Amino acid sequence: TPSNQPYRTSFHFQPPKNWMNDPNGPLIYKGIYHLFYQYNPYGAVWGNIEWAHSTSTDLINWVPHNPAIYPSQPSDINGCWSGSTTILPGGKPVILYTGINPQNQQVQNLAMPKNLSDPYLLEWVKSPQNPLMAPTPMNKINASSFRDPTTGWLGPDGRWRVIVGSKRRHRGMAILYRSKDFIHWTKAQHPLHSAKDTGMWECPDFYPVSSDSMNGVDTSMLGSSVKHVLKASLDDTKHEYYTIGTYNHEKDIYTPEKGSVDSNLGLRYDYGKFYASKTFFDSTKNRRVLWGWINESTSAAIDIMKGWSGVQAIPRKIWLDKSGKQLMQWPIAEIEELRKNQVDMPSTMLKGGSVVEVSGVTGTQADVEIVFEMPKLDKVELLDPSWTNPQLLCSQKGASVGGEVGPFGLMVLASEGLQEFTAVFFRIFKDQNKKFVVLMCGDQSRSSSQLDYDKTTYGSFVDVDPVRGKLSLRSLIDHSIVESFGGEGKACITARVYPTMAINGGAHLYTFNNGTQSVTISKLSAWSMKTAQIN
Ligand code: DQQ
Repeated sequence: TPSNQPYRTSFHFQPPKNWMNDPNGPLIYKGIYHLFYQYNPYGAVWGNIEWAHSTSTDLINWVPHNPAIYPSQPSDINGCWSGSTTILPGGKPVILYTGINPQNQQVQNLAMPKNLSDPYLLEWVKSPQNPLMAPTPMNKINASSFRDPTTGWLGPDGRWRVIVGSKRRHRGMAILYRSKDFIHWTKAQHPLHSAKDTGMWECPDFYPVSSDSMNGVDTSMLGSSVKHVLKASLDDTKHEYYTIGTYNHEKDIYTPEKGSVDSNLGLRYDYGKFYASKTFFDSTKNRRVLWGWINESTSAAIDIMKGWSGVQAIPRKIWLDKSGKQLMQWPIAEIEELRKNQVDMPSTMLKGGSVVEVSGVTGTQADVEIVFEMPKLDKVELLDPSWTNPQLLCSQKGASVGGEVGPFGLMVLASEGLQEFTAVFFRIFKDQNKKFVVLMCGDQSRSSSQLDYDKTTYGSFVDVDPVRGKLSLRSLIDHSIVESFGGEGKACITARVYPTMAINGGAHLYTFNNGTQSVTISKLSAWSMKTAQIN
């Protein structure tokens, strides 16, 4: 990265310049991965939206192409917004996307590859029947809240289904459509699912997960070996949440399981910055892969000055946890190809109050994996029953607030004298029933000594049992991004930070323990990361 652009990433996907938001229609076709994304070709702020297009053979290195779809017909003349791809029988991919028509209504359109023998799918032809779904006075669809069609799934009755995000007053919903040919669509009487007080559901995603394996399954898979996941991106709070549930394909109704919270307080893919995400089934590696957009924390004025805005998170493999109660996520294995100069730390006891540098890694672009062990759990802070909001708890008990077991973890993108650092750490509590509760935090409050931007602290509880001894943390550090995975992928926190000293050669990596109790680092490996070939 050029020294006048210290925040550009080295292995996270981004275009050379301008605005990027949602990942669109990821897929694999003839061995080539495709990523489309919401893009403004004319500037670093949102607007003039088209589907930009890049391809890859490994999901890490990317080649840019001409935009796949851009405003060109009445049904999308004011913008080509988010959507998905579906692979039709015979292996034929199609795009369903939201177009903005001359009346600024949101309608759904279809585009097909011009040449199926081109693995790069460079040219797309829009259906002459567009729009295929539109708000009418009859169907009572809100014309400004009708967008982001999902990947289709094929029912045993031979009909395709897709959902489209919407709301009715303040009830968020997934409107269901069915079609025999993917061209003529009929709106179902009932939404697939809805939830009160959640507002507009952007970018819904609906897919099955295997209940007994880490493998992904095709989006049309049904049966007793799968559960279903429904994700919504809530426009009101710019947070995503998901539930795990069952899909009754005869009634076309999805029901979240008991305990799977159906609101903004529910489970999240990521407790930091991560939005408008989308999964696809990677049939060559039998996995489901998740893409998500990470926006900036700076103001539009700063984005315009640096000439770009937005990055994509590292694609994550996603599967159902053994408990069946939540999803697990892990950076796709291919990212490990970028690792170089491995540094291993011998088993180390981190006494209360200690800071230990991990030297020999490039602080601005690194991958770190740590396993902590907590030898003593007899002196643990009590969790007040009113402390139910992990994010609030993390913001009250930041990295510098000493505890008993924790805070311990990493300080990344840290300047030499620790004037600047981003902390990712754990803190262990005991509740009224003497059950241990593990808190994971992302504390950005000290991430930059000069720039003023959103430094909100993030937090999540991690459903792991510390009595079992081990607590793992992995962080991917990439100039202005810190993507962290706690408890082997049970909780993820992504942060956007803009240090002014911890840039270029000035960025360091430390482990720390700010509790009274010692913890042991039983394993620590860190790598500098090579720069990927991105666009
Ligand atoms: N971004 C798109 C919309 C979507 C929103 C427009 C989510 O289709 O609802 O760029 O970030």
